[in-house]
Amino acid sequence: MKALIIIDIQNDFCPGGTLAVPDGDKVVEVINSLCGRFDKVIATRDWHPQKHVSFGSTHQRTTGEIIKLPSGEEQMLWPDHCVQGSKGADFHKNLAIKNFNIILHKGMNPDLDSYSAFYENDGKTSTGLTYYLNGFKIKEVFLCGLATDYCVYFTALDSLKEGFTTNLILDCCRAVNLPEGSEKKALKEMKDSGIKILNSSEI
Ligand code: VGL
Ligand code: ZN
Repeated sequence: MKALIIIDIQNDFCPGGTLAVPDGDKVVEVINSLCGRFDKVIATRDWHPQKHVSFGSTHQRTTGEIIKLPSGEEQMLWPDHCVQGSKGADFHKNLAIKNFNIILHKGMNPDLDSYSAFYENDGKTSTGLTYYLNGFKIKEVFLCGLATDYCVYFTALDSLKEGFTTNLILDCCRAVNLPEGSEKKALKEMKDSGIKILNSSEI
């Protein structure tokens, strides 16, 4: 059984949004056309409370700065984005949500970020996604969405760690590239760890 996992196709990550990923909206139509080929389709939403720990404004700091959290983990700071219930947190208007079996919200803990759809950034607080996939005997996952170098990247590595054969649909992803070169680095690390990188035409 195969699942498609669609990461964070939300207004704030699309052109005009507060954390816009260049050409973030260009992946929508292709992703819509792929959904029918999978046994399960999971979509995630970045879903932060106001004053979230990942917002620069929460710490009177600016985007791109890295701070150390009380837990000792490093946190990259972002503009306010994907605030629960806001327009920016909505899915892109053309994304066909009728195809989604479940919508998984992540990043809801005010004090802890969650890039991965499997685990929060402490690396141990589960979102429950592994249980869902195992419950339906999913063995292979295909990942797409935003952003290649953050949420897609961390989801891909955790997917592999959880034992799923993991594919990344490259033409259905876009990167923030902050800092410069982070897309390249993420792609190399994914490839080196055994994630298959392919294009939608190969599915
Ligand atoms: C993301 C930065 C902050 C992502 C989410 O979806 O890749 N990036 N929050
Ligand atoms: Zn976020």
